[in-house]
Amino acid sequence: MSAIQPPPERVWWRQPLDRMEVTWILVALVWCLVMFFMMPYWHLVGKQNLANEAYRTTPEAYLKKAQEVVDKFTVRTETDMKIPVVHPPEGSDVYLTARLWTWWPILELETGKSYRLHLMSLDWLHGFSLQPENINIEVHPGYDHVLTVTPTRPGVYSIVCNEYCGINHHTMSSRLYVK
Ligand SMILES: [Cu+2]
Repeated sequence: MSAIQPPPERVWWRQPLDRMEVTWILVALVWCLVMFFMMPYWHLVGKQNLANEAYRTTPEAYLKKAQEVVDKFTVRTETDMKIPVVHPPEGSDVYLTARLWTWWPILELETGKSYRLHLMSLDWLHGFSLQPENINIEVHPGYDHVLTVTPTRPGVYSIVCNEYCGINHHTMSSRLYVK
């Protein structure tokens, strides 16, 4: 039987399964199940697959909270666009906003302290990729994505957008300071 021509027997699904076909279906099924159970396993053992929460919200509500934090904890501004650098206290909620084609504001965190990091897009899908750490999070419009983060090493980290988001996608980068 070829996939290009229609099957000679119209009711082909009543034919018995070939042994070879059954074998491959089982191989694929077992592999799917292995991968499925690897996800929780990697979360618990490999420290992959972040434990995050997501809440439905609106751009206005999210931006209002982000603006409050920026107003309170901005320590300086950077780049030509005068992006505020926010240095929040330990344990506080910090907001990072993605929009065409910027990250706002710039965050400055401290080693060994925990923060509630909120991520949201104001327009459409972006991707939060933290370099050189292997952290990737999809940033959705309409969802406040919350992660508890504790930086372990000081340095200047790069944030790049890793979901193609339009003509200036390649310029959508920022940084994250860890003191
Ligand atoms: Cu983007």
